[in-house]
Amino acid sequence: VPLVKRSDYSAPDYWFDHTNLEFDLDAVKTRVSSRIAVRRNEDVDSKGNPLVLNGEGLDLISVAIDGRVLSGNAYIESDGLLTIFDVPDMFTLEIVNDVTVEGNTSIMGLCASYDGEIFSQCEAEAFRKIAYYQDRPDVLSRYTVTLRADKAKYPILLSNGNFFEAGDLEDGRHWATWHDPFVKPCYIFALLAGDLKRTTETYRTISGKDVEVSIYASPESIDMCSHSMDFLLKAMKWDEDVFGREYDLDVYNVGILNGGPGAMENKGLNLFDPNWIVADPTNTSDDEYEYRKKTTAHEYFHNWSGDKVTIRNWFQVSLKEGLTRFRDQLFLADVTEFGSVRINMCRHIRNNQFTEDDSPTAHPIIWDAYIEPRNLFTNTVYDKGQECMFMLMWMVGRPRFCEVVAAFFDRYDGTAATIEEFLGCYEEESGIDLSQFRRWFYQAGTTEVSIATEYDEAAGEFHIDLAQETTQTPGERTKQPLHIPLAVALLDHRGQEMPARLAGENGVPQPGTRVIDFTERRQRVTFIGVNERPVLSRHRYFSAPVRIKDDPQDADLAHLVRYDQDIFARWDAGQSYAARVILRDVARLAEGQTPAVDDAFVAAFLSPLDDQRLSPRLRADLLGLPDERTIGEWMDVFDVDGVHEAWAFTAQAVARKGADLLLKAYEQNGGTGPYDLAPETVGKRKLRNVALDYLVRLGEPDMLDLALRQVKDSRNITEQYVALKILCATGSEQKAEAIEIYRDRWKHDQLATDKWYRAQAAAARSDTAARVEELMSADDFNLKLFSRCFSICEQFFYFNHYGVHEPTGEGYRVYAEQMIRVDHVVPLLSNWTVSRSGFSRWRRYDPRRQELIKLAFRTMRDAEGVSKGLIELCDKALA
Ligand code: B3K
Ligand code: ZN
Repeated sequence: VPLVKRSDYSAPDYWFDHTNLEFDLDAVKTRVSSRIAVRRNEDVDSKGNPLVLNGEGLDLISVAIDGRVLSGNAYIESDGLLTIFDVPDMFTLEIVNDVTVEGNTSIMGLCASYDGEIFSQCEAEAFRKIAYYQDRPDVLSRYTVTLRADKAKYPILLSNGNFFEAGDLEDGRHWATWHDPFVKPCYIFALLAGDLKRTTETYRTISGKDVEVSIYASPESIDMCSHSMDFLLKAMKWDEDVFGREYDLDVYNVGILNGGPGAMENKGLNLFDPNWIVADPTNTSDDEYEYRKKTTAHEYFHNWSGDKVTIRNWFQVSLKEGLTRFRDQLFLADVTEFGSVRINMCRHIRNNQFTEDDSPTAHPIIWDAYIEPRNLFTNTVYDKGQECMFMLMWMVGRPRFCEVVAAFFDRYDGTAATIEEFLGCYEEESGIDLSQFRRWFYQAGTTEVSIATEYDEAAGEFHIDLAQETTQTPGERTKQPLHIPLAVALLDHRGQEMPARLAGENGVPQPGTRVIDFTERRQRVTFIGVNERPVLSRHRYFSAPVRIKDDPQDADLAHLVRYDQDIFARWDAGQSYAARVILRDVARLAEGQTPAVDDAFVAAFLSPLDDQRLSPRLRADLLGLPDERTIGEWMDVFDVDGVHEAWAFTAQAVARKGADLLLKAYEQNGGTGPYDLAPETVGKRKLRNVALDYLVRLGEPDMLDLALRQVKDSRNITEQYVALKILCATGSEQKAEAIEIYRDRWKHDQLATDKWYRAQAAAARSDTAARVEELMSADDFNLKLFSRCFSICEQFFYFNHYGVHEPTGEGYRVYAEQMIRVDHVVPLLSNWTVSRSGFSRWRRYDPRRQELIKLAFRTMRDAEGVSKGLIELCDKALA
């Protein structure tokens, strides 16, 4: 299999100025006729070069140049390439080919959805499964697309751009033509044909242009799209307000299909699976709302960061994914709470991106080489890429950074750009030299920042000694120091931010956050005029995606948990403190002792619960213990069983001590009607549910009944679902009843039933693997029903660490067997799950688990008919 290297890039030999595509759509076999205006690229030495097109799994019917059909020896087709010899400098290329649609559930190329719509998914390299083309993002073309199909079966025919014309044909067929006036790469080409309902709104852009915004969905889902429409219109406005980005086409269409791509930013025609967008108070939980808000906005923001300004090649994919995720996070922070958004992102990065850095697939944001571009869409590309954007923002401030991004968009509109060009634009606009900062993009690994402090009372000086070291990753020998913006503050004994001045600084010292430019391997920072021993609040707002190594006293952590005004730092202090306490118990258990309650910790950890300055949402965030997986990251060998037991012990200790306050929080923050989605109400629900989770851990029948009543009586799906999930984690009799009640109530509703599966798959119990196996053979479980299959894969194999790694080894067997089943139907999903679930880090476990995990990888790799991607992932993991 050929390795594609970044250093091998060269511009294409030919440009495609215009692409005309005609589709005779059919659920079995579709005929595609393309007519492309080709022009030789005079900027490269391409005179006399053949035209080489990608094409995979296509039946070639004919090739013609300027109306003349070519004979079979004017071209060769082999290994996914169609090479056409002796082509002129400028010509019209016409190709006809057939594509098999039937049975294509791979979500690549031309596919049939679960409900029978025909749709396309081209990113990264699947346009070549539809037509012969130079399938690379730097070939930009204007597209005109005509779709022909049976009118009764496919009354709706959509493609990118603006609607042009439509009409009827004989035999009950009809046609529609779409024209996209803006150039684009083929990976954002899309079509959709089906019997879908539509909901439409008009959006007036900042310059007064009316855009028709439509969502197309099945008759069952169409009434559940008004919230998504609302998010979408908000995102359109926000992008104008914050980045000055106006929408360019006359229409913006969104298509929703079961078994469609999760979410895909095709130009003017975003396609989604319902799980990523359909949102209705009856079946969508608060967290899911938020996720959909972010995703809908993300795909819209791609219109500028990805579609109008696209990427030169797949090595640059973070230019669109990192930047777009940055934009969706900023949007989410603006419509919810900044602190909470940063907490969630940090949690996500620690559990996923840092662990990716510590796995055989560690790679820099700008990859050096790849085999399968589908596997480039990683946590590093998205989230570390996004954090680089945040760091660039902290360095110049938000207004200035938004101007820089706007300038970049204006300058590169209609081109295929690079991260270097983005950074160059930043340097020019801001005057800041990024030569060292660039290393964030080219160097793999997680950087560990050690912090030690020293207070010199006599001199009134506070020293912070910093050291940075980046973890080793495969194939990269030396690690250079990074430019890390480290946000800190000094807190006095009352918890107030102290006015602080750095050595060498003049002027009146100001209280508040200071951003230290940490650039050396070792660096000492000195604050002067410090007249009492301060407590250091560090890594405020998660100012850089680094792992902090420090060793504050318990009392200092408690101080931060109680007083830090920066929500992220306050939360993080609680996380470190909790992890420390749990790890002490893990050590006790390992020595045959019993765990011990740490009263000081419990009191501090509970303190946000009645801190009235905090919103209910932030209180809920602060009360969350770090999960078992996160605790395990602090250990050299992950003691799965010890962490599980110690974690439960601590959670119970918090619940016991906080019982009264928790019950009060439960009672005072509930009882809301079903349709209230105001942020304040959502926050209250979150707090109420966190309280319930702790209360149920007390194991008392009253509390279990409380949860059961919530499943039974609440009119709100978030409350029902969370209570069900909480009960599923217990061994109580209330659990079985809750499962029944929820099931009966929601069996008619796809998304609510997906959550029934999720709730059970989430239980951190040793019998969950067996239950998941049962669920995956249930009557209404279908591997082709993407939202359901995804729910289980994500919830169990990805999130439920203990459930899969439980002591019997059943989890690993179920993992291997089910991944093989999934792979046979939707390889995209098996690859996604296996690449993210962290099993490739098997060396972190005890010898028995190591053997079992390796066996699971071997079983998957050696199974019959599994995908190339899965084999590659298994081989890498076993290497
Ligand atoms: N661009 C897509 C991801 C496509 C992954 C290709 N297998 C969704 C997104 O990030 O917006
Ligand atoms: Zn994206």
